[in-house]
Amino acid sequence: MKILFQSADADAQESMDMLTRELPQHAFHLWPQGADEAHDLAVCWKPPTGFFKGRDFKAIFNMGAGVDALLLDPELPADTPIYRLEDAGMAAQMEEYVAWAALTYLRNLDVYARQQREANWTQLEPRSREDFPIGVMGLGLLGQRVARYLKAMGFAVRGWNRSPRQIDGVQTFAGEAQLGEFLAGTRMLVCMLPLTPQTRGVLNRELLSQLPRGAYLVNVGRGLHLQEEDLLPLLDSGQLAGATLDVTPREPLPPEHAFWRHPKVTITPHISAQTLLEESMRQIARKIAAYERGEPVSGRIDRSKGY
Ligand code: OXD
Repeated sequence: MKILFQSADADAQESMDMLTRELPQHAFHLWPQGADEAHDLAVCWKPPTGFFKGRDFKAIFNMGAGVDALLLDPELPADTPIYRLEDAGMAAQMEEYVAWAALTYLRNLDVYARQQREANWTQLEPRSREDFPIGVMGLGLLGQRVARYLKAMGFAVRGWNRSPRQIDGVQTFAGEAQLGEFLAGTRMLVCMLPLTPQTRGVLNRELLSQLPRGAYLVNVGRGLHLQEEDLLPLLDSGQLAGATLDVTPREPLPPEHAFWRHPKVTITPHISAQTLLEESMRQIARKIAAYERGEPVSGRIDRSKGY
């Protein structure tokens, strides 16, 4: 088969070489070279405008877990199956990242860091993990892993999902009807939702005001889940005590953006779950091989849901 390979990341050639080694029987072209030829499959990550124009791929393999950028492309063929990366080493990183944020906030380490800058030696009241309920919003593959991990650490964990999910030891809530109850008992909210037209801007004043006063926000979903202008007023009023943002409305976050300098905001540059090249390319190779044999391929996107 002929495969067109495109990646917005700097390591495009290296990634394609890895995939070529896994699937030596196929002919690969790195976008934009070879773009004039017809290709059977596309392997891509954040393709530029024009990538799909006039091309008739039989299947598309997305080199990331999120397909929000891909689905926004107006030239994306409507019926072509799309397969995404599943876990590929991302779940373990996500567990670590959210655990780090949880321990930071539980132990007031964010406050102690601010105090150190002022040579301020003040001890705060300790609190226990059981009294620090963490709410995971979005119980897909990664969300479930994070919820289980936090539970194993001894936190009280609750989860919310559009449709019902069951996770041992985790109190779960579903749909609009149970969102308020979920938020009211959540001390630290972790956004792990997919970005869709329905979830865009979901982290807004109205929703975040339903958390108990002094709650924390951790966004490891997408920057556009957050209603940008609502965050700082909520932090300044004390409704939120802190926010950790691994994703921001614009990436990279512009140097002049107020989020960088707000004392209660922690920014990391979209690293909570980085793509591990070898693991990802091996997974895509397995998916392509299964596709070629006519076997079911996991990780297929449901276009009607947007993830
Ligand atoms: C992804 C990402 O979706 O890296 O995989 O954000």
